[in-house]
Amino acid sequence: MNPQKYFHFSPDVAQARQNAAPLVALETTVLTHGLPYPQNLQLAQDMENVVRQHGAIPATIGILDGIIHVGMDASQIESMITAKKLRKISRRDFAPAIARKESGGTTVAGTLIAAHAVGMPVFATGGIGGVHRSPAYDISADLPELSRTPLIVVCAGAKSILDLPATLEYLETAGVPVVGYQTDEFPAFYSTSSGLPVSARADTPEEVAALAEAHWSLGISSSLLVVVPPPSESALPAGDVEKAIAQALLDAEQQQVRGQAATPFLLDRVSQLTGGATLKANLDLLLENARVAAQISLAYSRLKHPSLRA
Ligand code: PSU
Ligand code: MN
Repeated sequence: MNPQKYFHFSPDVAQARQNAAPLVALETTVLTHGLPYPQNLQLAQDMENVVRQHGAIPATIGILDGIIHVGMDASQIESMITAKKLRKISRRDFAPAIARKESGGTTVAGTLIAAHAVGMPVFATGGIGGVHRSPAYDISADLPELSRTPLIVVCAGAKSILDLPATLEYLETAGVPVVGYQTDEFPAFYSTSSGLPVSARADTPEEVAALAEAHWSLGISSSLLVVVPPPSESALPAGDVEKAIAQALLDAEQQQVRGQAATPFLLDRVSQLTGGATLKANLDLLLENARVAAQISLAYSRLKHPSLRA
């Protein structure tokens, strides 16, 4: 088995790997399918900048012409976003994309697979996929992937278009610690509060690093899901968003939107119905998660390599 032949590293990610510098993996389905153009392009650069400002090296992961890129520059990201046949790459989609030399954004599941294959333990995203409200048999491939891939995944919980209680039950069954970052509550993506409890809490990057070390030292191979409330300036009252979500779900049912198209459709529709308020919240929470992930990556790296301590 030689998965490395399908990977390409950017020069700065290659150098960071040589120096054992702290890295943060960033996914790209949020760019290709989750956000409109040109906000997606801007967001990609903004997330990378935030990671660098906090002392880590960003590694944006996506597939360009059949090659899994770990670290993409702005022009590569633009080529990917504007590719003619653009895939949304989850576990099942790597082989067709690679074999046909196509391009696509990697989902949380896809990015977990790629980041783990190249030994990167920290990953930032917006919100994970989960159990849909309807049909409830639509369960994101993100959930089984979190159960078997050992990364620290920093997010604002699961997207609130989903069934959050069912998603948390799945995570419990799958053995994924849900770690509230400076909170006891599972955030509701666009909103700080879901009324649902987390399974653990950490108040500093060092506490998250210590939890990960204990979890993995026992040989448990699931991820830790670190949930960060969205920034209060752009977070929305849950009740307001809920109305838009209910309408978007009706629209999806009427238009028979299913499978991989469901999440992008719902996010876009909710943004339209809230006059762009959810889009603003989504962009801001992505930056917040990039910041926290960079700090956690530094802390974890110091824990693993005490000799590199500055
Ligand atoms: N976070 C966001 N916006 C997104 C996503 C995450 O702020 O669009 C993406 C992630 O890539 C996640 C995917 O894996 O949505 C979930 O898609 P699905 O429900 O089809 O598994
Ligand atoms: Mn699905």
